[in-house]
Amino acid sequence: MKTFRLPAALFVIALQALGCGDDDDGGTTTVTDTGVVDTGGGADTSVADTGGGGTDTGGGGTDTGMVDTGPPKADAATKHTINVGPTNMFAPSNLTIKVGDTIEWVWKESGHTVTEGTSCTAKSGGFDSGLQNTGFTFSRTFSTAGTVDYFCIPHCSLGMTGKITVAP
Ligand SMILES: [Cu+2]
Repeated sequence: MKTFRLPAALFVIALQALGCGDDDDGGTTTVTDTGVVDTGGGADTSVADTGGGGTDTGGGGTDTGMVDTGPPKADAATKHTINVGPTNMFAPSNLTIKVGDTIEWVWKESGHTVTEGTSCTAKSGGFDSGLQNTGFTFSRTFSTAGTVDYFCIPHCSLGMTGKITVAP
């Protein structure tokens, strides 16, 4: 076979004519430009506000707790107990209460009365339980400040008397 040989200078000129040789500079610059890839924009989509709405649902529930079950009574009435007997005496024989309080006498012995009055004399219009026996109870609420004396009719002469002080 016969080999076709071309002088080196001629070969270079031929390449230049084809536009392939010295124009390499222009080609490389365009490659570096394409390297600037802005794929970072996608990170913005990760800002998700799904958590905020959930906490609001808790607020409504606490409102139902505002239940006014009634203002506290300033002067809550107290019930006091006085024993009638035994041994022909009231116990306690002296008791201080407040206006609006109630006293309940409880018979611990038979044959006694709770009678309002002083010096073994019943007060006109005053309270009087009548003669009662063990187990009987007699209640009275005191709505006026002051002192109230009472006694047992059969045993007043024996000293079976009592006093109530009603404080305002
Ligand atoms: Cu008595």
